[in-house]
Amino acid sequence: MNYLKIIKKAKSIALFSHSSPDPDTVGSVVALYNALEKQGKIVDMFCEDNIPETYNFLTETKMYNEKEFNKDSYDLLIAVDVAGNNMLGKFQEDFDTHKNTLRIDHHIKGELEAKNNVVKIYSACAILIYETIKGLKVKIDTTISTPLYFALCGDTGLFRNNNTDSKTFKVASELLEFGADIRKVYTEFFDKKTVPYLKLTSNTLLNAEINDEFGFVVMTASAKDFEKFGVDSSESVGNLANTYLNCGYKISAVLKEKEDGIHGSFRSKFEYDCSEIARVFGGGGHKNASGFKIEKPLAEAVKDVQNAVIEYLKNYKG
Ligand SMILES: [Mn+2]
Repeated sequence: MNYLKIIKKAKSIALFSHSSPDPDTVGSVVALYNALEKQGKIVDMFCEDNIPETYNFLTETKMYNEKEFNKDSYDLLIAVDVAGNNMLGKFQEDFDTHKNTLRIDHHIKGELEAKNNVVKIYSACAILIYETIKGLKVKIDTTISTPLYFALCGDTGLFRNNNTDSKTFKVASELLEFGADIRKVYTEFFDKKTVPYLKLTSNTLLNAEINDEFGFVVMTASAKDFEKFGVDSSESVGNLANTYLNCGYKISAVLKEKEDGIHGSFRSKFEYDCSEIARVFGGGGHKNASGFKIEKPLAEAVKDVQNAVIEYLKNYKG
């Protein structure tokens, strides 16, 4: 059966975002939630992790996990932007055993198997959700176009990542025609900073260890730094690595000290594949943006990362 028919037939639907939620999974779910509500369906949203407060400009995000999840009260479960089998967390088992499940996703290598799967290689899952909502013949207003625009911005790095294609701009343009509040998306999310965060990140940039011989940079944000500047350790600092790439360095890393270990983020210039270095530490990701975890004291982790980057650059053949 066509997946749109499956959605049309269902009266009560649970929507799922992936764990460690990002703008694409949240914006896509919120847009679909608003579209299905307009069609008179009973809809609830769930996520293994709480949606960070920074997403509160989308007021619907407060409605995630409002109800105790009971799989028998839904005709249909939909996983949105969920590629991995472990990304539904505590809901995984119920999802796997429910009679009517649907995965709407844009990751080709995804391993999650729903009863029905709709996977298209788009820059963001938001594009597939946009097509789904149009297919359901829902009138698109700002409560749908704004979260979709937000999702599109997230997965394309504000229309700058390698995945940004003409279709991305075409959909963005259409979302604008449907009233997407793009100013809100920028000012209340992507550009928004707090003074403590600004001070923490300035400190991290200032104390960067720069290696001019090989052309890379390693930065740290210690647990003490987070405490000193009054920033919650759940705040992400990985994108700071881009700053030194803009100064001409090849590879840049930020190491963040958390209770369970050192969380690292790499960014690299186009020709360098930082996911290869992340894999040395059991991590991975994309060619120019990757992550890893090291369970060692911060100073030792810095040395290990510096050595791994030097090793990579020494062997780099271009
Ligand atoms: Mn996505």
